[in-house]
Amino acid sequence: MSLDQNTVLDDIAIARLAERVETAQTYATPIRKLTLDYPDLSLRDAYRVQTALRHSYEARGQRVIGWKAGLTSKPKMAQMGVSTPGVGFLTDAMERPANSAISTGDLIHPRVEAEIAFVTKSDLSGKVSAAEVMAATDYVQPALEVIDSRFSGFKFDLESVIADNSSSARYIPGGRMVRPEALDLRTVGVVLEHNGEIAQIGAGAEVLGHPAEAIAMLVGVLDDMGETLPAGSFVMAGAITAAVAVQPGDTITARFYEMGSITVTFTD
Ligand code: 0L1
Ligand code: MG
Repeated sequence: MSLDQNTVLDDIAIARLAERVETAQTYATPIRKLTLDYPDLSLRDAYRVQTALRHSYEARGQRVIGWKAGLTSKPKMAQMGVSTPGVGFLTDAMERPANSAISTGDLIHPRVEAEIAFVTKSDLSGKVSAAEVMAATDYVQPALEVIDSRFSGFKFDLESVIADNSSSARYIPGGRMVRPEALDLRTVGVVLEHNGEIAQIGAGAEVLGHPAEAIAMLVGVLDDMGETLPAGSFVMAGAITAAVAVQPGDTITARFYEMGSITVTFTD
């Protein structure tokens, strides 16, 4: 993906949109998708809004610990009605431990995804290949992502969702840390259980053919934004299956082939 679209909005409009998204995220109040008010919002402008949001959280003391690729599987793209992947940033404030109870009171309409996360050992920048991503990876491990679109009814377009930091809300690393070459990540199977029932089944190949391809895509988007991926980053490759909606009282367990499992519960 290339952010070759023009910038349409001036800095004041970008700052206003970032504030609108940040308020919706902070107070868990749904908003209209941004393109209803800004129909010309380009993908580049959407990433400018996301960057302004990131800088605002950093100014409030949050630390960016990594990134996520989103919309990287066919089931996920079909579920959301888009055809292009995107990226979002992850801060320390979004992390929750495995086996924890996750509050839904500060979320609008949470959904859970099972993902494979990469932790890098060298910097990655520019246009890179999946093989270069693998060589720069210290280990991979399972992760759950809790996404929460700030848009009413989880209805958006690509520009709006990118501005909303690709629906990032919470992430839960867990399971076993594994050397990236120790497993064929395309055939790593995942069973996602919702209250003890199998809700979704998938394999790593759902993620752009190989999860490392999603990380390569992400590094390319960062390059378009003038950013690099530093060593030590935690990067989620994107959902292997469609997302599962959760409510207070629910339990989610994701079981990964040869990589262990992660369980979380949800409370008010
Ligand atoms: O992590 C994801 O794949 C989500 C990206 C944004 C789309 C959504 O909210 O489902
Ligand atoms: Mg995701």
